[in-house]
Amino acid sequence: MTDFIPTPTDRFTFGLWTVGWQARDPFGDASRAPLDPVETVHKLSELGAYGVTFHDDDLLAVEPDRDKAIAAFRKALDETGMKVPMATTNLFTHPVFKDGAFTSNDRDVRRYALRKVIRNIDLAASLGAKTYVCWGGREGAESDAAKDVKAALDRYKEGLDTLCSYVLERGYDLRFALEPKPNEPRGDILLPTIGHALALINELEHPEMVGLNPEVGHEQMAGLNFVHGIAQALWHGKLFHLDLNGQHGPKYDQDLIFGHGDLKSAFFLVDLLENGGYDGPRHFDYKPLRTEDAQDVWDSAAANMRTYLILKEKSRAFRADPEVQEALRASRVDELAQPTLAPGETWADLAKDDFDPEVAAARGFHFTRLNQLALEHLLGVRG
Ligand code: GLT
Ligand code: MN
Ligand code: MN
Repeated sequence: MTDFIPTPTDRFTFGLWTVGWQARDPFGDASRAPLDPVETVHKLSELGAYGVTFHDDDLLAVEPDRDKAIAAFRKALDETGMKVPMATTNLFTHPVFKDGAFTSNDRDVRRYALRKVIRNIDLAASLGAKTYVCWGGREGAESDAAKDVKAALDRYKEGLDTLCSYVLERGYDLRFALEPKPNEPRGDILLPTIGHALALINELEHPEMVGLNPEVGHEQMAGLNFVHGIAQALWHGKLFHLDLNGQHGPKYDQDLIFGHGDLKSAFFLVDLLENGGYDGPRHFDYKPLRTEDAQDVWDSAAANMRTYLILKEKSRAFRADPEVQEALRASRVDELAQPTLAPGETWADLAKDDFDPEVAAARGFHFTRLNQLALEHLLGVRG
């Protein structure tokens, strides 16, 4: 496979809000016209995508009547065979959510937010979605005086517990996925990283129904290693879904095309996803550049999928390279899978070791060679 042409078996999905972004930013007006979700479904299908995802409000981009918009969307899905594996709620655009949704200081807003989610859960379930994302972009504060964080976490838990009980009562086959982000649009957002979100999940009434939807750029905005975060989410059995895109380190949320930020991290991410037991959709949450026109929207969508497939091939070649296999052994990467205590041993057996720390300290791990081999595969001079 070297043509890098995506097909639905690759399970690539896109949010309607990605290609549909009109490129409004805090300093400038829209640079592109609104996109009809019907056109998006057809175009992405032609490009080889598996499905689309949406916020409740995304469906209303060109047709304000909800019933008509849903009917047209369903028809496009039927005509193309495109799937909807995930849906989510817009709890951030309308100014009613300016102090948050599940954690707004205003109790009436919190109740309205839950109603808005519940209404879209019904639609999501009817379209076959298995994952419901909660991105709490407005859950946060600019001033530590403005938010009682412990109370906010009580309300976050209450909101998620309420939604889980709704899904259970309705008998939907749906799980929730929390999407962490450190900041933007709020000065500080609650559940800023994968680790914070994992910890909250443990406090919920139905922790088994709630996992994560981590986004590449969001962890990188916090200066964190996304590959490590994904590995830990997998380790906890909590990688329900993910948002692929690109970011250049800690600055505003760039939502670049996948691979157009930290390419080496993207390579190791694909390597992990392909070999690490994730079998969900490969979902892109990117923004076509504001400098570009309507045609680039589709060119950039295709670029995400092509880059993923190229990196998948690079990962395969890296793993198959005998020199890489030898270097992995020389670096003793496999030795880490060996339990530290032998079967039946306890702490008391540790004292029996005949070990010279000076000798061990003098040994190199040869990680430089491994890293260089990965780089050379990525640069296309090997494999
Ligand atoms: C918004 C945000 C994304 C989230 C979406 C889900 S909406 O565009 O920037 O990271 O994934 O609500
Ligand atoms: Mn996202
Ligand atoms: Mn983002």
